[in-house]
Amino acid sequence: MEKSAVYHRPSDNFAYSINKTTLQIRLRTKKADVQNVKLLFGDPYIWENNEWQIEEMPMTLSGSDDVFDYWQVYVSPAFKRLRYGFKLQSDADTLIYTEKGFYETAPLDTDFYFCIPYLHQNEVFDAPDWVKNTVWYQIFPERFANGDSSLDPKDTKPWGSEKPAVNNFFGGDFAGIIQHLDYLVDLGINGIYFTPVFKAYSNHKYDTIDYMEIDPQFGDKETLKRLIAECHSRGIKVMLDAVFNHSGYYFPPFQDVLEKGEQSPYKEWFHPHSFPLTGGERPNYDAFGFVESMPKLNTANPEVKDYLLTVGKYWIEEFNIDGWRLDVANEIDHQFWREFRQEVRSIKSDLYILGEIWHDSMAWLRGDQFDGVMNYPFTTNIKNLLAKQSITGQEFIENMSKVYHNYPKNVFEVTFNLVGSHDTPRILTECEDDEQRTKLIYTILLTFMGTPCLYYGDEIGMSGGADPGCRECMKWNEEDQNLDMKQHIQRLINLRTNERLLANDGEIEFLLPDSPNGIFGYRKYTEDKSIVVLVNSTDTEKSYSFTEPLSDIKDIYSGKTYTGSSVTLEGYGFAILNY
Ligand code: ARE
Repeated sequence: MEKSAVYHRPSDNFAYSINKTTLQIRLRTKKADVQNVKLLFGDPYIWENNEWQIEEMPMTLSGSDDVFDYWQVYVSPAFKRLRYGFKLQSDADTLIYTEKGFYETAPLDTDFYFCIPYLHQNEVFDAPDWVKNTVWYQIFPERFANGDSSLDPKDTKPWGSEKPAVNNFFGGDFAGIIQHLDYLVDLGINGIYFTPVFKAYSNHKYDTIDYMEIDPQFGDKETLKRLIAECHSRGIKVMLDAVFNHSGYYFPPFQDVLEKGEQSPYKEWFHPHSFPLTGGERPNYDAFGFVESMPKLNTANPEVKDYLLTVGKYWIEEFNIDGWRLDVANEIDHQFWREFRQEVRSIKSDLYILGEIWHDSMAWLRGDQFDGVMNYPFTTNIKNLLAKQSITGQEFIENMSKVYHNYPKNVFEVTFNLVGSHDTPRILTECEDDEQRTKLIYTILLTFMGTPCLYYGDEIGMSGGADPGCRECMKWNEEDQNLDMKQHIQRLINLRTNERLLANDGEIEFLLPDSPNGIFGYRKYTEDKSIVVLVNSTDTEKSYSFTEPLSDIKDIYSGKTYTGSSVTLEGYGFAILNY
């Protein structure tokens, strides 16, 4: 057995409470090395005749990446305490693995074992339940619809009359969004994520001037209230964007520091290196990147903290929003987010807190800060397979297993899965305008675990390169819309909404043929039901063989029925089997 590959620690994705009574325990071993793993466990205080009472439970091989296997098990300790270790069996040997190392026989003293001292009820990760069944739609308000031309900023261009640029405006607003809410209901989504709506300078509004005001080009507070009420009456949740890492250049406290330098009472609100402040290529103050118009806020300063926490609470209390998406979340200190969670959750206990982090985010997902993160590692893996075509189906499954095992199950269920956003080229463009591959990407997005999000316009086949190219005006004329793409997405959303196994109700198992040929899948299952999603990632016909014969197994997408023991899919074909 390759001992050096065996890994566990009693926290995070390796040991996590998935609810108030149950822990998910995972172990990592070298790929294809260990045949069988059992959890050895017991309550540290239960002894009989001077012997610690230890039980055994088999663990499941829950996935493999390129170099490791992952094993998992759920355990519900009767008295909320657990000591545990692992019994690993390989061809060569059987070993016991504990916190203190490897042994040939199970040590008798609890002292050796991994320890979960107590499953504290108030520390259990408690993302809102509704998120698991949400399909999000992301709106970039300047570009969705112009419903009230009286609000148009100076030099507003006619809708869609030119390509999006860093500084042009087309007059998108709340009234336009309200007019098209039924379009979104028809699409089937039930959550909207709005990029920033507060008063700001640019067309993207990430350079806030006033966190307590709506940008006048979008409407006013009354229009936002109406928009939220109209969403809620249609069963749609509303998430706004909180840009707390930095303010905009024209934020009055920053203007004060620019003007008064060291004498400004606001100088501690930012991170100046010297005075007077100067911008340019390398500002003499911390900023988002080196963007002079986005000075970094000092979120450790109690005044700034109070101010931003007030902002965070205000839009929930007065406007009843359902979620906050936190911009550049990983560049703000953890302590700020801990307080943020306590404050906003005290007002709305099922508010969804979503961090924008592109990397491994476990440190924010321990239950004390965020509920989810924008799952860009998921995005990259799908894009590499079907857009860039730089990996094989086998590598896709290996990477996805790695991404999946990076978080505990209940965390993964509410990660925000996306295949494009206002920060990335549109997915159709990434696929070199290949509709079939783009459709297949949506099949995966909308049948995978997590909470999927569509970027406005992608559903009707809009294209566009990197920011600002991906921010074109929504195309409302049906002649300009790819209705075939829309129907595909609509159908998938409908299936996901009606068949909760396609969302987050069960477990997931990854499927790869013994001799990988580009076809792969995943099985989503509960004790009494399972659904298999099969995907052919190549352009030629491929078959997948099941170990047991299929009898009258229906593809719930196409209605086709399969018998025999293998399923043949055309190039870039897929099947969603009620297995
Ligand atoms: C503007 C121009 C761009 C130009 C840029 C550079 O539009 O064409 O390249 O300036 O100066 C907002 C606007 C952008 C604007 C930007 C700066 O939406 O249009 O760009 O402000 O003025 C990293 C961060 C992540 C961040 C992305 C963009 O970690 O937080 O970069 N995303 C948020 C928002 C953005 C927003 C801002 C932050 C600023 O979602 O829309 O930009 O408020 C790797 C890295 C990631 C990196 C990612 C993307 O994977 O690991 O850390 O994300 O690439 O670059």
